[in-house]
Amino acid sequence: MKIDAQPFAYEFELPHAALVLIDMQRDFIEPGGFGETLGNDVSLLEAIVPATQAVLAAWRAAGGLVVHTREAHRPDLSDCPPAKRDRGNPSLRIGDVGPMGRILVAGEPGNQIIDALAPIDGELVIDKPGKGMFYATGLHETLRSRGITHLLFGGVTTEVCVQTSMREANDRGYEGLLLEDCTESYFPRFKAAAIEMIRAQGAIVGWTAPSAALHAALAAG
Ligand code: C5J
Repeated sequence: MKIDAQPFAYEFELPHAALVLIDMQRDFIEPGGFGETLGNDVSLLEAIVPATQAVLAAWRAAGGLVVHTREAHRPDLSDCPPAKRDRGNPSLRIGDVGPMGRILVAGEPGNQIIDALAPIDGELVIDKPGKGMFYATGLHETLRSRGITHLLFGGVTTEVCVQTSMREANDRGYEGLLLEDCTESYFPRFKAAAIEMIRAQGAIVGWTAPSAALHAALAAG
């Protein structure tokens, strides 16, 4: 399949590709969650849900592998470095009890993927303690064992966990593409800059394309 992408066409074979949705969890996206307690306007992130839902449905219909990640720590926070917990001056820290349970702790209501994008049987759900999806997750081995070479990304936030995961993927030899309207930042100018950085210098990190280009490629077969 060939996607009309920037800086040039992105080619992949569906059996060797995965759709990766980064951290589409309630705490970042829904009003009243952790993202909002940090002072962010979560409506920006909510706005990508319909396009992401449409991509997920099309990808599932085509039979492609789906990977969902959640930024999640163990309940005892043994995988949360104090530097991460103490950073900044938030009203709520990782592990504190917030409006949707303990912040960024696995199993808590706020840590679940939003209903509109809920994983189904056969999809991978990866709890990651870091920004990047490969750090301390074993995901590289899982993807390699399945013959996955190409990763199509959506999720939040563009310049933090999405970009970090794309860079980690790049260093591990994957060909990555970011779906521009299926990712968002609390800071629109950071999203725009991240997209530019990813595809600069001949796709130094990867490719970018609107989801319409993926739909067109899937329809063409
Ligand atoms: C952040 C993320 N922004 N998923 N997490 O802390 O990008």
